[in-house]
Amino acid sequence: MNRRKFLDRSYLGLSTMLVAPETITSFGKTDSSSVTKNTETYTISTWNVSEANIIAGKALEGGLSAIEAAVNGVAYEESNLLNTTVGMGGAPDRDGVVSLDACVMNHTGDCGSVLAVENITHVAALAKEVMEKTPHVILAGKGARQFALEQGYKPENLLTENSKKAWQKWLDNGNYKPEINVENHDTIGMICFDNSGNLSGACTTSGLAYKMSGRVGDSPIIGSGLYIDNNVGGAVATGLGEEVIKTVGSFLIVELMRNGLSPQKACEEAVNRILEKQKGKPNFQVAYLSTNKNGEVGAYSIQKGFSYSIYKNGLNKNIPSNSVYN
Ligand code: SD4
Repeated sequence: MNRRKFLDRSYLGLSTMLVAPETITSFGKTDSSSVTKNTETYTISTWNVSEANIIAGKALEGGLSAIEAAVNGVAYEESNLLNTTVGMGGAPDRDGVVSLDACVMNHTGDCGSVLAVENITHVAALAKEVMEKTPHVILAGKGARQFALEQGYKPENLLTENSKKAWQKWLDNGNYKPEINVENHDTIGMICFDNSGNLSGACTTSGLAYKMSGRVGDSPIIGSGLYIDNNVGGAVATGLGEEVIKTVGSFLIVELMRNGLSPQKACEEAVNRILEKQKGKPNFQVAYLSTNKNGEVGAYSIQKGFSYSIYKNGLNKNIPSNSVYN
């Protein structure tokens, strides 16, 4: 598919996305009959996560809010044992323990986040509970796990036989050099646009394979792995979290869009911010995905191999992203 055409406003059917200005009747009341309600819901996600994206997309079509749809969508990948970067089946740390990170952000700017949680599969839903049921934004480690159990989450063994075998094989080498390349990551960052015209997002991961115990990346950090401003747009990140955190990547993208950049240009600028500090071609991957309130979508990565999923009008597509290096 022609990428330019895909990113074109008309492809996304945006003419119907604009809410017509309300007209004021002579009695001083609002005539809501002339308001065209936006029904063009859509979902975007990092990587080729068609099932998760479709679940969220269909939920939006069914009238679910963006935040509910995002949490429901990413839950699929959290249960997907074949995804070794998210939820159950995720790669463990170097001690063989799986610990998960996630965050959510909604259209009002509220957010919730859980860091380094053990034994709980659906950490994005847990992050939403932190947002809704506590006066806090972040719960970490033991406290997050304890909160999950109090909320009725079932403790589970997240280390599958396959992940255990791969970790044991890694131990043979014992070399602590966690690397992100195009083959070993699939963190899901998802942004949903609902039929009330609201954006929300979720990001969930098991982090770097064989990380140090306690290491937390960008994914649960609001502004780094995910940021939403309902007046502007939203962004999500995947790849080497340390580099995303140093440049507060998702927040940066939203601010660049606020200042007039398209989602595509904003993602490119955020990738460039990382590269400015590198000497030559880096050996890590960082990729961004963003959307604005007009429904335009942009994506960009350092290395080739990144793609994103979009569900709209009953159709799910996986789109390869452009990258700095090919
Ligand atoms: C992290 N950003 O923990 C995550 C890793 C990732 O797909 O994106 N993996 O740094």
